[in-house]
Amino acid sequence: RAILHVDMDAFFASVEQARRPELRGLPVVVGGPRGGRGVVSTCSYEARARGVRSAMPIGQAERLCPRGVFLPPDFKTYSAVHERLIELLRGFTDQVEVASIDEAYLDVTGSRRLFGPPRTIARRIQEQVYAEHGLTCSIGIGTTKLLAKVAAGLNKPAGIGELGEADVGGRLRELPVGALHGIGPVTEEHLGALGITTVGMLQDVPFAVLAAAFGRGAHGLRQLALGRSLAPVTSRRPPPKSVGRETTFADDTNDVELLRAALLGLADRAVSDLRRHGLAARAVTLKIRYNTFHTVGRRRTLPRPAAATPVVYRALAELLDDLDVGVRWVRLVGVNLADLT
Ligand code: TTP
Ligand code: MG
Repeated sequence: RAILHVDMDAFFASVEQARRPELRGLPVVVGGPRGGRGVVSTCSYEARARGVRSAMPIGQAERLCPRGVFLPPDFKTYSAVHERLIELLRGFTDQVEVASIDEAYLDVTGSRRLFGPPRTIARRIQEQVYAEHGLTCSIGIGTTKLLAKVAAGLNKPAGIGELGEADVGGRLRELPVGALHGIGPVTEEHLGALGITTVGMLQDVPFAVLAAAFGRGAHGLRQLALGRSLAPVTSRRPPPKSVGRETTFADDTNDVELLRAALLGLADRAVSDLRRHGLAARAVTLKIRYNTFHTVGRRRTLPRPAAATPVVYRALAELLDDLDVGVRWVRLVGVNLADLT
């Protein structure tokens, strides 16, 4: 398997710098508010050079970095960028697992014939992310998610790195146990008390010692140290909140029969999307764009959720009858189904 782990660099701070280029190169701290009791969400690498870190009280960050640019978080913007980044990644494989607001795993095993070896894919992702968003990311390549994630962490910021099976007995051994995703600060301290600080030590310690200290968790820890998380990349996408279809006519029309026929086709395709997701809709919206580009939407709530074309079409046809479509010329019709269950 070829798995990529993509992690954005200083994500929130980089989004701020990308939309306000005058902030590039400056220590930017997102969090706050300044003088308040909040904490740092993240900060640019320039601020990290002065010791500022995520989750640090804002007052401490101000003392370390008095000239920092302190900004309140704008989650709406970050999550919009996140959505677009995930779409970009889905251009390389449909196996995309969203791991957090700024991280994803990609199984590119099946993408190599189309896009080339994993390193080439990683480079193309970095180029495209930078071209479209002005942001950098770090990408790890591995045969498991675990190795890919460690490799990304070792190559921050803006790098590409690879860890394979051969590195499990090599480079991986030198790393602190905390570098393994799944070993948090508590486990790290617990291991430290046993004198186990590196991945190599965790590989070598007699199993009985681990079992005595961690019971049934011992096996999982050993597997982590051996890079053997076999968890697949799971690309379960959240179910859609609405489905829609629309069409623009080659020539504007005021022919009501033609509009009805178009709506029937759109309803049928939207409803088959619904059924593919195992969903039914209660809200049916008709969209009409006139040749003047004036656009109207008319919505109807069905008495009960439906996933049948005739039911949806009937609602659309009634909504259509209430508009002056026989008189005015129409450029586009659309169907949207929402309130899904
Ligand atoms: P991270 O990927 O952990 O951090 P980062 O992207 O800012 O920096 P790095 O280059 O080291 O990857 O987290 C992603 C975003 O999640 C981060 O930009 C802000 C948010 N976040 C918090 O709000 N609080 C936190 O404690 C952490 C760790 C992250
Ligand atoms: Mg990040």
